[in-house]
Amino acid sequence: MQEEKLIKSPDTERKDRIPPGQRKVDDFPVLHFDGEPSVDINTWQFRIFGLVGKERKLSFKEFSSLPQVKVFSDIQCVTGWSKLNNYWEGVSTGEIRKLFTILPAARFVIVHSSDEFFTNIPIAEFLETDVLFALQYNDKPLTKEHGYPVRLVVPRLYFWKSAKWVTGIEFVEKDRRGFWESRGYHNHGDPWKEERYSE
Ligand SMILES: Nc1nc2c(c(=O)[nH]1)N[C@H]1C(S)=C(S)[C@@H](COP(=O)(O)O)O[C@H]1N2
Ligand SMILES: [Mo]
Repeated sequence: MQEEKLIKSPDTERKDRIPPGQRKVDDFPVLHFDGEPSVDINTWQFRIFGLVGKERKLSFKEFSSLPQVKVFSDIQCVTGWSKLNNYWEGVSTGEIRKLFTILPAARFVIVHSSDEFFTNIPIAEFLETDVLFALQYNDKPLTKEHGYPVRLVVPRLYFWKSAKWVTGIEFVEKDRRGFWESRGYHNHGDPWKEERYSE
């Protein structure tokens, strides 16, 4: 394994790390809208499509061979729990971005999952230095309930944007509200502005 760089999500440097309306928990709750999809690692693919120069598909072997980083972050769930001090290891979005070109018209990323869940993120926020596709949590492979084999982690937004069981990323020009964003959640989801529900 190569030496990894530790990236501290900027919100972990705040003096008060609990945003308004949140409370600290010590366990790690599991939340998803439906069952946990079983993913076959041998057929799993990470698809890069939409407004990109050339579509790409990566096998798990290709994906997990990319250079990795370690991110230290806090989790803010819109249902009110905050879990501080999390370590994630995986492939940063900046690393993935080296594999293709994003066409100039693209403005949003839609992150897709095996369970039909999807979520929308502005490209600039998706490419922040603390955003990654995690393969490990606190030095152990991701468990199925937390998104095995690959989950997105977007530390600066509410945790519903951190899609589990990721299967691909789609670049689009026009925004498209995701699973929760079209069911009453806020389109953006900044916990420090309490962007919880639909604007
Ligand atoms: N694929 C997928 N990703 C998902 C969800 C889901 O239902 N499906 N739920 C989201 C929500 S609402 C939350 S709060 C977090 C919960 O992640 P956890 O179960 O690891 O705590 O995952 C997010 N990612
Ligand atoms: Mo959530």
